[in-house]
Amino acid sequence: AQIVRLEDYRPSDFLIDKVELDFRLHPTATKVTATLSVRPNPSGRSDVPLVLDGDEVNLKAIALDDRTLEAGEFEANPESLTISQPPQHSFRLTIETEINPTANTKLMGLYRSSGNYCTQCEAEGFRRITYFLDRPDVLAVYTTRIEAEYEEAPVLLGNGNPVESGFVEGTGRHYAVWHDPFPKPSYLFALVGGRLGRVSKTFTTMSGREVDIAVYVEPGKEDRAGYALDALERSMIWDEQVFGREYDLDVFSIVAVSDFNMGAMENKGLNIFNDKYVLASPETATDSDYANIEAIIAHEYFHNWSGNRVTCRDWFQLCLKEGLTVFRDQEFSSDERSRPVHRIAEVKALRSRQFLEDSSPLAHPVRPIQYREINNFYTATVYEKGAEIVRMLKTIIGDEDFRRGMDLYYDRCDGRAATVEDFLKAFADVTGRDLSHFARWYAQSGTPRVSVHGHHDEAAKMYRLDLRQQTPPTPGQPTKEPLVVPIALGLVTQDGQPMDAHCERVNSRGVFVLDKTEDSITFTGVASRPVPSVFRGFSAPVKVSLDLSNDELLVLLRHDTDAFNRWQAAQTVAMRLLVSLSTGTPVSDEEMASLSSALCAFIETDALRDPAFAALALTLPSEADVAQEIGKEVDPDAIHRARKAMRRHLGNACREQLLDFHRSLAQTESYSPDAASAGRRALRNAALDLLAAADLRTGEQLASTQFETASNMTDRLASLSVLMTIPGMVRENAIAAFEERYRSEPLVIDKWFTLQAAIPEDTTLERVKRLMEHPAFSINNPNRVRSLIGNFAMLNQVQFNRADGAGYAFVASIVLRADELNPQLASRLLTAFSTWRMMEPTRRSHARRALQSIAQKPNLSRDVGDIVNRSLE
Ligand code: B3K
Ligand code: ZN
Repeated sequence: AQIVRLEDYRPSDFLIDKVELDFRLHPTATKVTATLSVRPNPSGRSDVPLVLDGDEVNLKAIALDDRTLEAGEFEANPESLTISQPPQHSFRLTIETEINPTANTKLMGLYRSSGNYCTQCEAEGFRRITYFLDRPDVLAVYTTRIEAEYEEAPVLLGNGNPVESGFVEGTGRHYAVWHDPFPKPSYLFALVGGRLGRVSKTFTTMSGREVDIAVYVEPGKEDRAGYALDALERSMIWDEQVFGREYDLDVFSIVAVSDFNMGAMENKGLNIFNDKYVLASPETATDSDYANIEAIIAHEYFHNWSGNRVTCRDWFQLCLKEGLTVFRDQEFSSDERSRPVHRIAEVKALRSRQFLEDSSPLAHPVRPIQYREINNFYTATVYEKGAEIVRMLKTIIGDEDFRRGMDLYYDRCDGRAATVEDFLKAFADVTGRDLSHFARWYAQSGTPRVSVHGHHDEAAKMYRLDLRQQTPPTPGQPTKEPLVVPIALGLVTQDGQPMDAHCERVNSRGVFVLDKTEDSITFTGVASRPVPSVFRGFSAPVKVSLDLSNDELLVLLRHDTDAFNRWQAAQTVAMRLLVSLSTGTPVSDEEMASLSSALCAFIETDALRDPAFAALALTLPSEADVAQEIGKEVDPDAIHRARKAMRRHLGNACREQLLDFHRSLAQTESYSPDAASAGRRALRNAALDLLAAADLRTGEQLASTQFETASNMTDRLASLSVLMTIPGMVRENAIAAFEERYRSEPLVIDKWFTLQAAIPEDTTLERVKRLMEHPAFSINNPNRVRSLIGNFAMLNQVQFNRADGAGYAFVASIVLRADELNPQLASRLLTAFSTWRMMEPTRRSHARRALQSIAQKPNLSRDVGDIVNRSLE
């Protein structure tokens, strides 16, 4: 397949200033008339043909300035439309196409979900609707007329503001016209037509404009849309207060659909969402569902400025909108909830997804330099590492300059398609700094390792930290350069008091910037040997190796002023022990006991002050995290046994305290999704999990009582998840009862699929295959496929990585089946294989064979072909 390269970028030879679209919606034969105002681009080449992009387009007619073009004046196939001698001045091109939205299983372009019409155009879906210059640097003003059978689609929504609507006399049809005054790239186009319920309110912006904000859902589910609407309103207020950004249209709508390839889409004024990230009630959604809804509603809303008003010049600049918008939604969630708790959640996700990707065959820079299929680059690296780069920039230049730089960036680039260089230039200009070395974060892939060694000179009262960075090679980048690494740090005494030590290379915000391979910094006034607390708040996306003993780390757990590092200290100790246990290195009883007694002591005194934090401290690194840490010749069974043993040990050691939490934190008042209440539930459920690990019978009894009496989905699901670890009739009965109760709730059945797919037992593969026959399962629905198959592959380390290779063969077969319907879904599923090279030889060869069986299949989609080839390279 064709490779697209960043270095080959050139401006479009033609521009399209205005687009008028007319849709006649029909389930199998939707007619689209597009009238494009085209002109040669002064900064493009002249005397070149006009080539419009298409994808499975069915052309019906074409006219240029109202004159129908004859065969010979143009050349059309499903993938492109070429006019070899277009006028050298402005002209109008009118293109009629016909679409079958019902047959569109790729969920790109115009398709149907539960009978409703909707669209998804990012990255290259607009070309499935009509021929177009489908690239983000072609910005046009859109007017959309949508006409449909009233009975079939009483609600008709488009981008921008509503201008007109009415009935088409005597036909049973009606129409609506929408106009979006803000020039936008085609990937932000959207329309919706269908039967939808609505909740709404009026939002008054900071300058006093009234905006009608609304959430549309399946009729009858309006009572589950309130939280999303509330999250939207809070996002709008936050972006005004924190970034000074105001909403710019008269309407803002969110539509929930059941068939969607990803989380949501930021179409201008008309966000379309996977209903999983809109619908919530205490009975059907967990605390983490509520938190995800809040974050994704915010994320898509924030795109209105970071993405829509300022968009990307080309898809290589994807992180310009995605990394920045993730950073913005993370800040929002931190402000709305608990900052340290949220930071820990961000870092956990970064490590488990992005660090993994960065050490896999799929590693790529935050700004890639080439792609075969752009949809394969909506990755943890572009999103999450992209957000970390923005955060580091803020850490280095400080809050005030960061805000000034953001304002300048928006000012300069509003209404334009920008680049990473434009972004960095704004900060360079407000601070007078040279950010060219910092920019290397965008170009260099791989996770840097930073080692930290401390030396204390008692006589001189000096303490020196030797710092060294090194990034391992990644595909296409055998050698690496040093990066600019901000290290937020402080010193703590051996008994946990903050030290008042001085180092002139550490700035007033407590940050030292390491920009060479090696450097040393010296603190004065250090009387006794300190414990350094480095990378506070996880100030850079790196792996850290410390020369601290477990006991010193446990001092940080008790006393560090930085909450993130308190959590990190316990995780580091736990990880060391888990790695030893998993690789056959002896671990003494004392070593185990020092961690468990530190954690017990910590929860006894501190847990109730911040239960959410305590729940995180009690959660050991996951099996996948341990595998990543070991990095080679991985035996997932050994890791599973090690983690189980450690959970048992911890559960026994803290038993009384955990029992007490489980008793005393039981829900008494009615459910509220706020962070404090969620934190209490998290601690209680973490306690339950450890109690069950320590003693199956106690666990089974506590969990089944909780399962039967739970008043909300968080508690019910947590108890069911604990029961999953205890084979027997109690578990099977609970599985059946849950199914019975939620039969008609697809999003809850997804949770039920996920829990069963994650059971770490040999019979799980058969169970998953059986569940594929369940009436609620459908290979066409991305949520169903991801919850059952995706989670089997991603969450169930021991069963996906079965030593006999059956897990790999199964997932490979589903990838091939899904690829015929929905390539994006299939290629996402396939990324589960990105860990294959780190497995021990038997598993590795099974995985290679499974990948080869995919690679050999004829007619693979570009999506799957790209991932499978890179995985095998
Ligand atoms: N921008 C969309 C993602 C589009 C993915 C296309 N394969 C959602 C988001 O990041 O906000
Ligand atoms: Zn986004």
